[in-house]
Amino acid sequence: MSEHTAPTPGLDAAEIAEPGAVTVVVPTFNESANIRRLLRLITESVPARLPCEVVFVDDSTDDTPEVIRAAAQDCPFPVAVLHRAEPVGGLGGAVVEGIKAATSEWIVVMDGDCQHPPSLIPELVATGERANAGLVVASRYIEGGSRAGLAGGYRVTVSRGATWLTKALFPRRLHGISDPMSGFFAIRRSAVSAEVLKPLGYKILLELAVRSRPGRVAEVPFVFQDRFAGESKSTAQEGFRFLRHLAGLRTASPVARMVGFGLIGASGFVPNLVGLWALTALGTHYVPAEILANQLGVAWNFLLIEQLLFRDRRAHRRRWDRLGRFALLANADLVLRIPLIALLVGRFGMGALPATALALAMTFVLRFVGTEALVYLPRRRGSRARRAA
Ligand SMILES: Nc1nc2c(ncn2[C@@H]2O[C@H](COP(=O)(O)OP(=O)(O)O)[C@@H](O)[C@H]2O)c(=O)[nH]1
Ligand SMILES: [Mg+2]
Repeated sequence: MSEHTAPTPGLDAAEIAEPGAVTVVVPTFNESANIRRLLRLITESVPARLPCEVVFVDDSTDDTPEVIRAAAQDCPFPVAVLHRAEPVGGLGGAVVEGIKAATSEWIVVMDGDCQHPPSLIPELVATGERANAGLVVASRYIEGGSRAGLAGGYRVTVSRGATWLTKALFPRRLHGISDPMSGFFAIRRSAVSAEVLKPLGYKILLELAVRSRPGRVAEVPFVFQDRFAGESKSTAQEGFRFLRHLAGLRTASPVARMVGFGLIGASGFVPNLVGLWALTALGTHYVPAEILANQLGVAWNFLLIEQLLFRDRRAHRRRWDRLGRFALLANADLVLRIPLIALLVGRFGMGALPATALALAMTFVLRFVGTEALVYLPRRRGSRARRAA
């Protein structure tokens, strides 16, 4: 293969001691009309001195795998298709599988619809080598980049909002990354730690940047192109998945989880008060109304913590078991609080207000610890160790 690309301005090949080889990972879902063009562009972009292989991780229901195999015949580099019968983890899961299958020093992840220009592959790797970076992000939001290909004001607004929210939630971890939503990036294989490879993350760059510490980060501007053919698989459902992903990443530490638990608990006052209002308006005596309305708050809290805080810790207990335990803890909290306040006032001579505040804080911590330990405690370590042995 000859050298097709002119060297990038300001980028001296001699500066790169020994350009690492690159595995290009492309997740595909029904992209048959884009494959030939994509492989042709990669062939034109990657110079001979940069050893390259392409791994498609495919969840298609159309003939994409056959199209890839046929088109691969004309490629000067190895092309592999990992077709997954069961698309575990969707797009994020596909990228993780590709990363695991990659053997080169550098891994470039890019979409299969030609929205990410393959001409940038050598520059991403060269920038990483030069900057001694573990991660190089192709960014739409630095000078020289643009999001021209984001179809419509709605998509632009959603993308901008998601970027802002993500940066606000992870100011330190995403320092130096202007485009954490980018699906186009290069990562050094040694910078990917195995524990990070959870097939849950939908936005895999975010997952990598937050969970693993890829070391130094560099960015290269890119113009987000129009999709060449076919249609986007982005849906509102993916949007919700993204929000759950954010919540999961943000509450990975116990302290952050406790804060989330408190915020969710506070939000439970709304259904509680609405229920109380409705029941008393219907003529229910206020005592049973209080008790019933409180259950509404409990149900609300349960739904939210299941979705946002303990999503990946639900598997070892049935839903009704979890709900029962959670409701028991929440109601025990109420029953405990009054005698606790009485104790603090009567025995320790505290004022009613500080005693109430302290009792609230104590029962809150107890409820959080109880919920972690009694409802969502992960499987015993022993069983995993036994399996590994
Ligand atoms: N393997 C796999 N690839 C997917 C899946 N969903 C989307 N993709 C691919 O991910 C890339 C980005 O998806 P796309 O629909 O273009 O999203 P958009 O650019 O945000 O509109 C494309 O190459 C898709 O074919 C999936 O469930 N599995
Ligand atoms: Mg796309």
